[in-house]
Amino acid sequence: MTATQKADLDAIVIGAGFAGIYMLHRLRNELGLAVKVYDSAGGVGGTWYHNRYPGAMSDTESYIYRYSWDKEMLQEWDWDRHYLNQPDILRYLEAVVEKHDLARDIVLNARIDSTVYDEDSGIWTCTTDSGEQITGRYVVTALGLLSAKNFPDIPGRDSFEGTLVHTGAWPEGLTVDGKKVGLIGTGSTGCQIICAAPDTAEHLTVFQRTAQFSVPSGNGPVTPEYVDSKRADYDAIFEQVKSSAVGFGFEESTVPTMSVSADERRRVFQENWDKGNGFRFMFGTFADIVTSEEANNAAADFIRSKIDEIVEDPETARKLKPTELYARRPLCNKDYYETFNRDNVTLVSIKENPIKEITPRGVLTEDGVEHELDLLIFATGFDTVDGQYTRMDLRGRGGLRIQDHWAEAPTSYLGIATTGFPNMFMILGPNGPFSNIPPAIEVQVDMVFDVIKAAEAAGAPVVEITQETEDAWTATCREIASYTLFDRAESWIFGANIPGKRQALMFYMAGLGSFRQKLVEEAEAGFPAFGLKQTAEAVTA
Ligand code: NA7
Repeated sequence: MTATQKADLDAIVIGAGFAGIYMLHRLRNELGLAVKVYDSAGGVGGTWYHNRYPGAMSDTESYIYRYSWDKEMLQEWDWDRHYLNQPDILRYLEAVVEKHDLARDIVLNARIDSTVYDEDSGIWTCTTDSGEQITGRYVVTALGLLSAKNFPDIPGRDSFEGTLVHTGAWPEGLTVDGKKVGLIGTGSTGCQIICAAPDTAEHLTVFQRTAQFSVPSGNGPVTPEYVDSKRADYDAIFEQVKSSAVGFGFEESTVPTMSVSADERRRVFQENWDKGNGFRFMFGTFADIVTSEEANNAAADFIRSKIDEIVEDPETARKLKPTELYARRPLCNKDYYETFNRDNVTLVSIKENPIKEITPRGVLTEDGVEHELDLLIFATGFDTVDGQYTRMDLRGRGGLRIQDHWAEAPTSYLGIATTGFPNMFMILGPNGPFSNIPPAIEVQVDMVFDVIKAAEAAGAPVVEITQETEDAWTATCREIASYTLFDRAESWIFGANIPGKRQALMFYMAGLGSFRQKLVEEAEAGFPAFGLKQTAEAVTA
């Protein structure tokens, strides 16, 4: 492509989930740009299109698991339980697409395999898996945090003669009904399946590697009065969500755990256990659960005491009790530990009794038992945050490969931009906020929109951040993370769930509100980090 050639589109958006849908709406419907969204799936929805496993649901309360910007839909779109199931969320996203006439610019069943920048023309070329090429002046990667699947190659995996499935690619129509089901993985996905599958499966065998802390979700029906009260208060609700640390709709506690008596601690933990929600339990009880080991142990001991109370078989209770810090993504479920009291649920601790191999008939554990199965579910998670990028052929200035740029660690400025990749914007890129996802998406999409709008007003210069800007943001994120306990528990938050993957910081951990404040400061200064202030001054000089 030469400097005189024009791009097919103003912007190419990759991914049609929460982020891509909103980005298309803003860039096309508000700014009038020519935009197309590409997605490998056969429908919109991203995570909520692919994750159709039994029990798939959000663990954010229903009234805020939606866009804040469509105020009509906030008033019109109904909900009847505290949490939304996957089909509800997918239906909602499809309705947004329809209402805003977005489908005509969304290309489905088209996976973008390569995205390459041409320095001479300043244009990006994306190539789909069918070989179609499309060019754009801007690229927005709305790839999702959790979409590249982790599918461990356990010996014998391919010999299994029943159905073997990863939760992130659950086939339409597959059920557990009447089946002998095996489940590998007890992250938030696995725990949801554990709570849902025994209702209709003949038997569920759970292969647990690491025991999990799960608190009650508090799920159940909501009354029309409750729905009305939320609807009447939406402006304040979303302002609070976006100003808070984790963006879950409750006030984070400011009280240090050890500043109160043991009785008071137990009362507070019990109160929040009764209310439900994992993020509320971790961040709404006390201020220092994820920063002080002593506080963390107090919360962990409380949950362990609940496991002893709930689980009838002492040996099962022992296996279910986590021995690590309470410093993974917090989980909540309805009746998680209770489920292990059911006759048709078996727990196998594969830390104590490892999987020897997968056989044609099921799973053989070291103790010589062959667990016969019809359906084997891998709830083994995702190559998170940067995995979606490094699995793509993504090349910036001078052919710089993203794999090389991020060889040591995935880095960015504000989770949005990375140096060497001009006019490319990420939604939920590395070192973005660790918070509830939809509001984080909204603040990042709004930021990208503002940068592109400013760039267009300044004559569409090349928008790029410097290495110094990126390094400073990385240093800020590292310093904040060093005050937390999250890097002391192995999980996807630090990329520690993928064998062989270098462990690295993936998030800005000072909260959504503080993150949003950084965006406001950058915008008010005229986007100097993106080189736009200087450009605007040159244009007006
Ligand atoms: P997670 O949270 O990464 O959980 C994956 C689970 O799979 C976890 O229990 C792992 O055990 C287990 N796992 C991974 N590899 C293996 C192998 N090789 N053998 C046995 N067990 C294994 O993924 P989820 O899908 O549950 O959740 C991801 C996010 O999606 C979630 O936080 C939500 O925000 C949405 P481990 O704990 O590592 O020992």
